[in-house]
Amino acid sequence: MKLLIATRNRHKLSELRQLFDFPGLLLVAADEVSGLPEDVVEDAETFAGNALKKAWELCRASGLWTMADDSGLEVLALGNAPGVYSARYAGEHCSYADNNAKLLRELTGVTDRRARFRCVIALCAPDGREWTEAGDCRGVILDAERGSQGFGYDPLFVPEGFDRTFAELDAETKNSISHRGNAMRRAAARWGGLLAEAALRQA
Ligand code: ITT
Repeated sequence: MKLLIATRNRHKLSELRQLFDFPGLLLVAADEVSGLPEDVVEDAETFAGNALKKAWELCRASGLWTMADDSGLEVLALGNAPGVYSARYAGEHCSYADNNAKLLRELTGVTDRRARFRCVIALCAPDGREWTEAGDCRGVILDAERGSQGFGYDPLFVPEGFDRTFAELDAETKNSISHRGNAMRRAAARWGGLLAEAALRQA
């Protein structure tokens, strides 16, 4: 059975593919399916709201079981900003470097550097059912970028219990502790059975 991954973010896609590998399930990317909306307006106030919105729009457009990820960084001293605005913190169409530069500016002179990444994964079935699972990962924000792996805020984020940033860890280590990894492990445990059943029905 095909499971559509409702993301245009290639880094997320690659992490999700490593984390969700089920027999009988073929993960297809939004770019591999024609006729899908190019962009979903992410105007919900929560990660869950945006994840469900992305999953529903592409599920309806494709008729496929669809999974979406909405994620972001919450910084305690900034009142949990950038939160759901993480992708466009420095403005529409900004780069990861722009976002990281803005975050460092906002945190100039701030000693409390605690932050957490959050991720909500939504799953929608063409018959109208929906599910969500969440995960997070706590850590601190550095005062300069370090490392070249990963994406987004990874070069600034050191997860709890580590002395290296997400961008200095290999993909497997990041996935083993990350917000996305934690959400996907819960999703795999809860949804594995129902996806296997749906795949059998379609076979
Ligand atoms: P899609 O909506 O197409 O999935 P997106 O990049 O717009 O892609 P989001 O709206 O969920 O995704 O925004 C997530 C942003 O949060 C992302 O652009 C990064 O800035 C940040 N982010 C999320 N997970 C991250 C991670 O594992 N490492 C670093 N930054 C991350």
